[in-house]
Amino acid sequence: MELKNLLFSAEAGIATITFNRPKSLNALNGDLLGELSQALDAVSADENIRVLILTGSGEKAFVAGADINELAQCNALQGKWFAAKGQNAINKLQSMDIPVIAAVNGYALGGGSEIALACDFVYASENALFGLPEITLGLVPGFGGTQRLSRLVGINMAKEMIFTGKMISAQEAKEIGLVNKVTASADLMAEVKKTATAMAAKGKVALRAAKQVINAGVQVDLATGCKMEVDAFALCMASEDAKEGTTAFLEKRKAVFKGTLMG
Ligand code: CO8
Repeated sequence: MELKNLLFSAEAGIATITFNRPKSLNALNGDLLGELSQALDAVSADENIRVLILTGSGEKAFVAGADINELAQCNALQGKWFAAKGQNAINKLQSMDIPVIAAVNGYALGGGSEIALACDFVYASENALFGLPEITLGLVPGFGGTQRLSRLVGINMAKEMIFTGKMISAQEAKEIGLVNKVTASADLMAEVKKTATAMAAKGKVALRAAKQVINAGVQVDLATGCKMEVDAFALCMASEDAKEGTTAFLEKRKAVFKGTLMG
């Protein structure tokens, strides 16, 4: 995997993808979106990776949006291609089986906020700023922001952010449910890794089932969602992890999960 616009590392079951165009505040160009898609495929193919973290290079930005230099050159068809490429990568991100945390370490604007919205949850440094400023460019969000933001924080809050294009602080983002935790800048990655490590130690089958059923369940009525939960529960019961988890509790020891289904 040759990466020019991203950094990739993996250690102790935790992979980190770092957006790495600091001179452009990690803006998303077409090449970066292609590499993101490739890197996500590589993470999905690696059974040893149990949690993924996304963050940005440098101290100023997570991602300051789509690359406006590229956007400015696009006609309608090229714009459609660019949006489709971005949505392909971002949909892939949202459908990852493993938990994904966005570690937002500065500006998360436009496509940057939209990437964070497709992660399972967001931790942010206190200097982080979130916004969907596309309206200021005569555009609307094109990487799912109109849909995911309103589902997460409510329609009225999403409309205010999208209609004004204003930026909100990490603390305001936490108050509206966009961010789970705000940390000092120097502590962000340590806090994210602490949570990632806690999740990586859990059973992979149960984590995957929980993620799938939560994501699918919010799209349907409560009764259907609860039926899906019963199936997810049954799937977990068929796993070695459930046997190990319950046995370890009874034997008063720490469970060691393998993530395999019983043969
Ligand atoms: N694209 C390209 N370059 C960028 C971007 C960007 N989005 N953001 C910053 N840069 C570049 C600047 O041009 C500058 O480059 P240079 O040093 O060569 O002049 C460098 O990064 C540093 O930026 P600034 O000097 O502007 O730094 P400031 O601290 O003064 O300001 C801001 C930081 C507030 C983040 C400012 O740079 C800014 O407003 N950036 C643009 C933010 C924005 O509008 N983002 C939304 C883009 S649109 C989008 O994301 C749509 C997604 C869906 C697309 C659908 C497909 C069609």
